[in-house]
Amino acid sequence: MKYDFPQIEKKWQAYWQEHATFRAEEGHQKPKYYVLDMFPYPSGTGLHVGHLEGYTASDIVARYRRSRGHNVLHPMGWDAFGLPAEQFAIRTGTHPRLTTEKNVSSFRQTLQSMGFSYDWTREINTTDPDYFRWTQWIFLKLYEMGLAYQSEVDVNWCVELRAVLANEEVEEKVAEGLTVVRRPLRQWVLKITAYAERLLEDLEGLDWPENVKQMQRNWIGRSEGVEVDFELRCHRRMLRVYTTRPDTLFGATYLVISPEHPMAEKLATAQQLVEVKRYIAEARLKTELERTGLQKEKTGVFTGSYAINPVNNEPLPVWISDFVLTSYGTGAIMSVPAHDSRDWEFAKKFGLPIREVVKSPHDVLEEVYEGKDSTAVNSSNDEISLDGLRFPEAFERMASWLESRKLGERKVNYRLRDWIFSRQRYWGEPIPIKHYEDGSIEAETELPLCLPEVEAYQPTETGESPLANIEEWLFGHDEHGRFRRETNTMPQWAGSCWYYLRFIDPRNREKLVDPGEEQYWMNVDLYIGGAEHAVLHLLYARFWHKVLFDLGVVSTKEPFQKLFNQGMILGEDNEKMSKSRGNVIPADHVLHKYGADAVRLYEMFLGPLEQVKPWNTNGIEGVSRFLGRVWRLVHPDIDGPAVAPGEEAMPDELLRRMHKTVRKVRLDTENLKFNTAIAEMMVFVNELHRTGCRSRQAIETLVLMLAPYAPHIAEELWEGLGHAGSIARVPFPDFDPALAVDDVLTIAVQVNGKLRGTFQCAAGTPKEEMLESARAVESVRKFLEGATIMKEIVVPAKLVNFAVKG
Ligand code: ANZ
Repeated sequence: MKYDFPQIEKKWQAYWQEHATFRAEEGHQKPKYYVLDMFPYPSGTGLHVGHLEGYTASDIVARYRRSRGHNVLHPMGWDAFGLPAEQFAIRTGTHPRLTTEKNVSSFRQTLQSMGFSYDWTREINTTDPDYFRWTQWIFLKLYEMGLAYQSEVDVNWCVELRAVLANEEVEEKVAEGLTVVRRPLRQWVLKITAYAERLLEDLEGLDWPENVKQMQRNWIGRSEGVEVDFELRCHRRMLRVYTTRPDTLFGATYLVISPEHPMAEKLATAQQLVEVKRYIAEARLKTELERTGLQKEKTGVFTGSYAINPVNNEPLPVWISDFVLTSYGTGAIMSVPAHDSRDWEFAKKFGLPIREVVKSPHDVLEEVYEGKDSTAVNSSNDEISLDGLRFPEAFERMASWLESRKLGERKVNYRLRDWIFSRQRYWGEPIPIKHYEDGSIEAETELPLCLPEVEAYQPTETGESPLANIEEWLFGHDEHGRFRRETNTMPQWAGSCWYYLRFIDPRNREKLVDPGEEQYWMNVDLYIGGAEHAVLHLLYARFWHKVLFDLGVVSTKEPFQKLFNQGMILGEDNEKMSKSRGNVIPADHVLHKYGADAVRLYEMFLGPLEQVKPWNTNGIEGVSRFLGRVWRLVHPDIDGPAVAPGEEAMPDELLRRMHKTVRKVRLDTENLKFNTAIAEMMVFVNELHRTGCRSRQAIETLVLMLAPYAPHIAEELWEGLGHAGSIARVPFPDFDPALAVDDVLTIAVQVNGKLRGTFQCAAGTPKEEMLESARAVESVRKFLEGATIMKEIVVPAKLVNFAVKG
């Protein structure tokens, strides 16, 4: 019988669906395993082979865990609110709901054709009112807790899209040729900063890639410093700056405040006022990115005013510059050009003095020494001296001195900003708030608050969402009086902040999640997704999770215990896949041609999961041939039926090979090293063919190991071997540790072709290691000492020969 993968794959996909094979079990007796994918936004372009990589990986884990006796939760859903469907609606008038439905069904179709073992009874969609009523519910909890507030915020306003962009979206949009300006707008803001410390601390206990943790730490940006007050000459008040280097106070030669600083215009002397006003107006038009870009040339204007340096009573000119951010620290800094490169550039440009107060222990030739591996110099007055102190001591002494003089106080700052949570869009969760004529606001009592139908999806001229045009929806009346509904909707991040909780109990009408179910299933044991979510999605989700923890809705402090980022799959041209490059390989295309099992195996065989790697369609042929070889172990005769192998015994060598293979495949699968697990199975299959052994135990062991990787062929062969029902929960094979040990080999060591000694090593020991052991053999050493080694020859598993001279 031929290996007819299209028919076999269809057959088993139908079987799994009919028998609900992958439904998570109801009871809580078994140990659980929750393996989650970052759910996709169902875009119109469909899935490509890159998307399937992470999903294949998580599916192997899910199937493996089932075969190890776990009750597995492996769900899938749709992050379906979002801009593309809305923009398509603006262009074509098609309701985003219709676009979304169409795309979802095409995505679902592709994922099912891959044979992924999702529990489809738990499918969720963030745009479903039964789902987003809980997103709205969480928002109202945030509001009740004082963690959601309104504020006039300077936003990144995209003129063409008539929408607010997140800081991290600006660069991309500007690159697309759109105009982005700063403009104040009333926004809902979430107080994520209240959780900064916990978001930082709790990273420690997570099994996440170190680089992702570091990116989160940088994003939160905790810094310890001191706020210092400088007395203003002629102003009878103080100017407060934030510095992380109070130890450099003797080296401060001028101060800089941001253009939005409340004192900016007040400090301008009559002579400087025109210049100052012009500078402030110009700065307004720039985005934060334009202002703080490191490459950017510094600009600034002198106010005409001076402040006094408290350590030496020197007058320091006060400047205004847009590289100082209004929203960080106090919006004012003391400049130490000898030890801060931005200050140095600024001082050079405007001819301001530079004074060294920190010496590096090494002779560095840099003009600016920014390091902290240093000793203070030129830093004493009658009361305090830092000279000779290392950074931490100098910091401490100065901080204490300033505090004792009431000239400053220690302060912890975070880079993290509160989260601007409103969008002027239609296709998002409505924010369930009512505004009354007297200016008061109330929460919507009845959830879900659904989106009304609209005629046009364009935002209004004032920048409000299209909801502002729907009078019947917009206005209402209740016991408090007449109200207007909030027209802002939530950002796309909202729905993905808590979806992993809904999968646990997706149809609960009373609660977001049943506490018993939550306690059983949480945490997510393994979360697999792209590195592009290293910061925002993961930080926002962790924030909401902590809020839900404080509310008693969840029992764990963190949502995702282990995180894994798969490396991107590039196009065949080694470039990132993109429509514009024309190098996208659609999933359906390869699926149709090679079948799901071959695509799954190939994606995992491409290289280590975390690595970025190019696609190569020809490479699939290799794994297809491998599947053919596996098939022929059970169906040796193309025209005949399955031939069940006999009960014949395995030769000793093959038996050992089998146990080693099982051990390696288990270990590698648990460590997500799928490429090496597959390679090991390939070796085993070659051995089975080479020896012609027809042992039932050997062949069944192979089929069981292969099942998580290539489930369709495994099911079919399992059936062909005479078993009834699915292979999905048949226990994964065990190995005998005594038989799985690596063989110990005896290696001969020759010098110029003469046997001089031997040593022992494990099979598969790398060449370098063998050479090293050979050189260390006592009886060999004396022949190498003083001689020049001309050549080293290694015959694997057999011998090492040194060709020497002299
Ligand atoms: C004097 C100084 C001397 C500084 C020196 C650095 C090196 P982090 O670590 O990010 O907290 N700064 C303070 N507020 C600022 C603002 N609103 N906009 C731009 N820069 C600001 O950085 C804190 C340091 O960044 C502060 O320490 C301050 O410069 C600057 F050798 O003060 B420093």
